[in-house]
Amino acid sequence: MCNFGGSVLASRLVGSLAPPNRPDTIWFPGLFPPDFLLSFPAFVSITEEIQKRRTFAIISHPDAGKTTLTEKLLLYGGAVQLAGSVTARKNQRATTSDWMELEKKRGISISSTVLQFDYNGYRLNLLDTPGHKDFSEDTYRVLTAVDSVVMVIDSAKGIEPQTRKLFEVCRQRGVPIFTFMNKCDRPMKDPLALLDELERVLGIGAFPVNWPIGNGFEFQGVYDRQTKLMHLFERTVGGQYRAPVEVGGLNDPAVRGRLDDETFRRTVEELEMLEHAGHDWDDAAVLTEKTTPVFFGSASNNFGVQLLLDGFLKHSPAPKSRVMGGIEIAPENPAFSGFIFKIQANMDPKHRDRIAFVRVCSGKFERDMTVHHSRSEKKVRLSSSHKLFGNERETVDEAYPGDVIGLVGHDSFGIGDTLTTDPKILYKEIPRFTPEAFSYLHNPNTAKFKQFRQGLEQLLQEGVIQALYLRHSAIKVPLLAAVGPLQFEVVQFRLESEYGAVSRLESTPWTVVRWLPVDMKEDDLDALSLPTGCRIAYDVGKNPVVLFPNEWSADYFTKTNARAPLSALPVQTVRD
Ligand SMILES: Nc1nc2c(ncn2[C@@H]2O[C@H](COP(=O)(O)OP(=O)(O)OP(=O)(O)O)[C@@H](O)[C@H]2O)c(=O)[nH]1
Ligand SMILES: [Mg+2]
Repeated sequence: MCNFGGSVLASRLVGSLAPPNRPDTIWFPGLFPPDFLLSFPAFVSITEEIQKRRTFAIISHPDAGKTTLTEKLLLYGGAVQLAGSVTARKNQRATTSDWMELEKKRGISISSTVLQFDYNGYRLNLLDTPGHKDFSEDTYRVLTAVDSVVMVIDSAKGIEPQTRKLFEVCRQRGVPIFTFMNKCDRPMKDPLALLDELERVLGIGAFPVNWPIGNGFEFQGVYDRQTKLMHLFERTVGGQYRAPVEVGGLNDPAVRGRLDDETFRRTVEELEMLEHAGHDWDDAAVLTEKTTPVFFGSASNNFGVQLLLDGFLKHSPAPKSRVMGGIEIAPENPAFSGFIFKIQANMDPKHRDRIAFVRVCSGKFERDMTVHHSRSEKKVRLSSSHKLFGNERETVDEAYPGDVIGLVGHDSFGIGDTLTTDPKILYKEIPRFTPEAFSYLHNPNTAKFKQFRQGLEQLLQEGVIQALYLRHSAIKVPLLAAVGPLQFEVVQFRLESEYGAVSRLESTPWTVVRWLPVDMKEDDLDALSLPTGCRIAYDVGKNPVVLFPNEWSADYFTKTNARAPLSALPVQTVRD
């Protein structure tokens, strides 16, 4: 018996639809009132552009249906005419989002994908993320670049562990969360129990924007609680096209006639319960992550996708200020600024180049502009800029806060770098992860040494994996360090398919890495007392680390080397 009731009711109502959110702050807070600023045409245009932007990620535990939903949002958003399928059979399109060779082969997402398109007066920057925990570094980086998320839940399974972790990250970052209860076409949990789970497990109020009609094979559509209309859908073959839909009130005979008495009675009863228990919709509660609006549906059957898309756009936030070292940078700030949250090479086999993904945070981006690059502290001209749609790209001449653009041709760009016309702005958004899996990577074919080295260097720059170099080691085989072992597989696959270099993995005895203080000299390292089976190594920034076979030996090291405190992450990335 679920105890949905009072707690769900804690969430307040989503009543009339608010206009797009106004930014909390402007530049020089307090100096000029917004109305004064709006009297300047340039300001009006940038403000309008910002208010049109919706930049969001789709997140969840593996297999909940993120990529399927992404594809259907593209279909309903008019960005593709025919939706692809994750498990594409012959003659069927594969998804736009899972474009990598290995993704198509395995049917899972390995890398996040950016899809920019226009719909209904909005410009959407949608980021599909991989659910598998081994790729969570990529997903977490994406979360730094978005203003809201759609959390997908498999309605038969409820909240799974990876969803819970990602939810926590969104909470910490203050990212509003919209929920899509997917796969209602399969025997699902009681919808009231699902809402209860959101409240109990995640501690967030749940406001059902719509409600499922029928369940599993009998799932027919959803009831929109705001318009009080039923949307009953028909399945289409493979879900490639929009699902035909019939819309009507609860007592509309045409619609009512499609439901059996039992389904109708249960739906009415549940809706009444919700009404009695319910509160008013409150946009502020959504924007402050106290409440998540919940939409039910089935991505593969296209049920409820349009309602999710429209509901999300109405209530989700436009880009807002970012806080950097205690200072707020408003999106309307006249200085252009953005940061690189992802790098990906070889997206297009025709070009074989590397794209740096930039989230624009303030000001206007113009192609050919010269900006300050934080890592090199040099001025760089940004002449090759693109809008991105999966692995397709198109030159873009201007971009506004919220947009994700791809920059090509800058080898010095790294993940986390800031690009800005105001060198005082420096974003420090990118989270780092502690590797937990370690493996040597051999090149068995000496004739391919160049390809092997180039490929590996490129993948390291992308942040697909980290590399460590053992101290006092005669063998110069790279030691790869990953959050999870699937990353090794990706490196091997990409080395072979993109660089023609076959590789071989060799396991190692280590499972734990800890960073030493960055200022330790070689003599200090010699003086350390290392437990058996441990080794000192350096990361790519030449920071010293210790590799341990287990947590126990790391604890022992801490006790016996009081002057060398360990940390799970490097304090600085570059030693000097
Ligand atoms: N029955 C049913 N199956 C669905 C639905 N949506 C997605 N699926 C299936 O669920 C499986 C996983 O879908 P994906 O979209 O790849 O899931 P994902 O969340 O992107 O997975 P990762 O990116 O690998 O974490 C596929 O076989 C889909 O066809 C749905 O509404 N109903
Ligand atoms: Mg996916």
